[in-house]
Amino acid sequence: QRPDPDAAAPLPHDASASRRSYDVDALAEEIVEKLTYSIGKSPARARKYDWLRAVTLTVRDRIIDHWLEAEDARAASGGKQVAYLSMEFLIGRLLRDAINNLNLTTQVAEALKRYNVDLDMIELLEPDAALGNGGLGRLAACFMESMASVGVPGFGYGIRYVHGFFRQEIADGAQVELPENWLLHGNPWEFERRERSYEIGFGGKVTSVVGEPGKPPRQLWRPAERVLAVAYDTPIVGWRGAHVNTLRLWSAQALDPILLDAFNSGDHIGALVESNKAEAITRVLYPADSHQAGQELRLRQEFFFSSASLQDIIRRHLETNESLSNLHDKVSIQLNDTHPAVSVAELMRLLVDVHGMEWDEAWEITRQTFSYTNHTLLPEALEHWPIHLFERLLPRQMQIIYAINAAVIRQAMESKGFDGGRIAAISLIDENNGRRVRMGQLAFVGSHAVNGVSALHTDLMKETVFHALHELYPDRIQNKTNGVTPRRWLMEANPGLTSLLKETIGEGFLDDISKIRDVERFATDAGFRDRFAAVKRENKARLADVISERLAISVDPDALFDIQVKRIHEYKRQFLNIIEAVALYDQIRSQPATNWTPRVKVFAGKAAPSYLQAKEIIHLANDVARVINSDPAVRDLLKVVFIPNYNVSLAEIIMPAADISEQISTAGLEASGTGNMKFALNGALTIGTLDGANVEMRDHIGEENIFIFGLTASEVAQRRREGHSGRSVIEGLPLLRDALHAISSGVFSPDEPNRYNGLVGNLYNNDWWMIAADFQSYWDTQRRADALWADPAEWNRKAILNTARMSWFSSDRSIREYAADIWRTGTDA
Ligand code: 6GP
Repeated sequence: QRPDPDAAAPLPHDASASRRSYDVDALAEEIVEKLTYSIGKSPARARKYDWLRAVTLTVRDRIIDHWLEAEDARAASGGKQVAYLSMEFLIGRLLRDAINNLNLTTQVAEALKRYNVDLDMIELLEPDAALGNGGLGRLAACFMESMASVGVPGFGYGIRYVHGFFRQEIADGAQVELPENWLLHGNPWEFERRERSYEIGFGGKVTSVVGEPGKPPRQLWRPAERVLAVAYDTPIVGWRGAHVNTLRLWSAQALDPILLDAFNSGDHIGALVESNKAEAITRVLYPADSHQAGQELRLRQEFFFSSASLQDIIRRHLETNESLSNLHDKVSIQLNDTHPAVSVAELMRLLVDVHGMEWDEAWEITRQTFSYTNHTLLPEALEHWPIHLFERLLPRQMQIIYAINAAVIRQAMESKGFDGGRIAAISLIDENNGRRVRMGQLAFVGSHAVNGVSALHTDLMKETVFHALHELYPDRIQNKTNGVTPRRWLMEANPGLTSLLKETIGEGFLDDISKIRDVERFATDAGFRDRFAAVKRENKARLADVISERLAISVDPDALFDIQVKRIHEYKRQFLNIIEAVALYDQIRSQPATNWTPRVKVFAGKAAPSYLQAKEIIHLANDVARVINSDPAVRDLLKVVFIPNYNVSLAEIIMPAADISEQISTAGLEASGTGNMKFALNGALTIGTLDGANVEMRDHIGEENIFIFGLTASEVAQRRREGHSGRSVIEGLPLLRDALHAISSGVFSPDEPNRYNGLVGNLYNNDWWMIAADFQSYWDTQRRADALWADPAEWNRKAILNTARMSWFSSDRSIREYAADIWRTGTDA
């Protein structure tokens, strides 16, 4: 570890002395001061981005006041902290969140108005910090905000990718990926902490050093390559500024920025090779969602941020503690999926090899310190690394994994009489597929608690991937159902509904979301229902404007908005939704006299660049949209739109504008879902399968207020065992058969009539995702929704009940459960 020559003697920080004012005059003055002295522009010459920066810096100062206080309080209390290790944090924009949580919205808007600057316009200039792919990354961001809101002292640890999640464009109907550049205008939220930097090793050799008599030899890892991890800190402010936590993201740099010898001898490129190689580690986010990326660079990323975070945790611990023997009393480390699972081996190495702890004690502390969240059961997403790669890159960690494995297997044989198949199932090494290290098993055995993210998912974890490990450690798996932060997903995304709720039930729900239930009694109040519907109508008009600006398609805000936005994945079954659109299109044309419900089907989402089927689904959505939208025969009864480049900011516009939320994954496959929660909180009715958290949503909202359809998880498993194929189902359903025929015969792709042969053929031959199997039930349920739409009072009553009954799905509740059951830290709210 590097000594810190600049460390000052701690002085008590008197925050009240320096606290920045919240009044409009002070804010207005300070914004101009920032513009002048931090940015070097006069108000007359300032451009939009200069105003954004000046406002951000002004707001940031107010957060810093709280941040420093929180740091001092934390240091003084010596209490336990949480370190949330996540490869992804899908934060989105921060300015509105910060202003809202500090209750500064009116004042800042007022202050800017004095210079004729519009806060809403300025906020839109902020780039989305897209350091994540989807569910797992967005959950980490909601959790950071909730930890700060309920008062769990914690750090988020991750990677400062230079390029976040790619920008998606649609060209001729197909997805095109373009680099994302969120740091283009600098990042006023982050603080570089050069003094917080650590060396991270790769490769090299391990040597045995003879230790003291009677003690085993010590192992010394001499990496062949070393890079520097430098910390960048972003303050995360909680509701009402009560707490501020830190998101610490690591950036990779070469130890020697340039090899001067090489440069001087004329090798100008060679002089930079090392620095390029180091910086490559944190250059770009892998766009793989629920799918193992598999390349060496990915393993480097995983180890890089794990090791940096652990070294940082240890250094901070030793600043106020004499030894590491109480580490688990002072810090709880949550592994967000298996991406940081190598931490288990790395912490053992740091404790045993670097800090001289005995193996058994180190193992006990390691297990007490770590806990692990699983986010998917999809076999293709379970991480495993070829032994030869692991050994070459991380030779000492490989030895440690072998030692852990031997101990676990011995224990399984002795205590539970495991043999053969069950040993193979728990082993950290997969012997069948060319010998691989299994990261799920490593995370599991290295943790004292392992959790799933919905009740169903947790049950399935016990029955499937972790069946044998669950038998060995029956108390380890527990459930922690996901949640979403109501600050971003209700207050900020839906100001209209928020004001209406405030007027109707008072402001209590802002501090305690469970109070939102008070609005339930207004569900039968016709006046309130109309106002609720008017807010929804406004939100839909706003989305219609976005659709018109971006796609030049006009949609009617009075139509039923039926929305599916999320990553594109076969199991999420956007294909089922598109087939229903095609079938509906057929029906509208063949029965023009029927009283069809006008519908707008909205899709958005990105496909992993190498996931061909997912890209075909995007192409199909766009092809179908083009044909339907330009057919005068449907008379605006049906529109299909695919909005490109789905991201957090677009989600904030979409979620409040939905009438129907599509949550239609093949049962048993979606671990939880969180978009489902955002939609329902904003008063959309869900059409969904009994999958993930939909099951618990049904229980809370009431089954009469949600549209459930399709096979259950156990029925899906049963069908698969029986060797279900789609052919006989399709042949028995003319509606489905005709829709598929239209798709596969080129009605929507006349330039390439066979484009969708493969996609459709899969349904006939296999139907792995149960699309054919669930079609009829889905179709019927959509028609039930049509019927309900014809009765606006009843529709709105149910929509209000959705909003009223969703508070349990707040991430504040999830975080309190983690704090109580897994981390054993306090909360103060
Ligand atoms: C996702 C799950 O697919 C989603 O169901 C869940 O709501 C979310 O995690 C948060 O728990 N999984 C991922 O995003 C992922 O990459 C490895 O899993």
